[in-house]
Amino acid sequence: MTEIIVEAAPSPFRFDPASTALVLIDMQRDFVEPGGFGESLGNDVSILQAVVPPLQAVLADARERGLTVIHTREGHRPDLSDCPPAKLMRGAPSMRIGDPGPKGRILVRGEYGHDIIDDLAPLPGEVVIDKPGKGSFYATGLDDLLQASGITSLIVTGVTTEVCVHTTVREANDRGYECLVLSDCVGSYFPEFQKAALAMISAQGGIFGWVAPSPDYLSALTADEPTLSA
Ligand code: C5J
Repeated sequence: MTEIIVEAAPSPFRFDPASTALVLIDMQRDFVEPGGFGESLGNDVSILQAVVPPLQAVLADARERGLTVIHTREGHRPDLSDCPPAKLMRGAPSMRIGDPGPKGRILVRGEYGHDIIDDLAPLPGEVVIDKPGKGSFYATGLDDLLQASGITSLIVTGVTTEVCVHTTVREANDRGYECLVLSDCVGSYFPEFQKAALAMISAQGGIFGWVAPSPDYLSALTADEPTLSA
């Protein structure tokens, strides 16, 4: 067993890479690019672009180390049979789920807008979890997959911090997984929600997780590497 220790809030986060997965939540065109679900709700999606470069670095490192990598996508079957009416009819968006948009039908599986952005595209062999809800555990096989792989810790990234990231971390925490959320690799359309959502995770002694910036996570991994002597 290799123990990595990351300086995190509210306390050091300890994990073994062999039993840890990097989770990238919903880095889909529908949330991150114009013309998708996020923009249809009135959001300025450009703010989420800041997440991409640090997340690319974390993903590259995970691939190099052979960490388990899991991508998720929020979306619905083409007949919308897995989309609750309340979700479909909520609010007054410019386009509803299932409507045709510039990147295909909004938040529908198989459409261009539903897929993950090119910069973070899954490699063959990486798991992609399709989920109808905000949480990555609800109505998916994620829990079974993690258990079968002996995964006990999650490094959590993606969008949006206060919605799908939060829901997933809460679900994971209730199932006994230890979650480290990388603060610069998660993004919200609302700066005030980003701040509050991260604070809520690590408050009260880490009520449902730990939070650290990705450079601290990456340097903890690097510090564990053996140094070559001359
Ligand atoms: C939202 C998500 N915000 N991926 N989904 O509806 O956070």
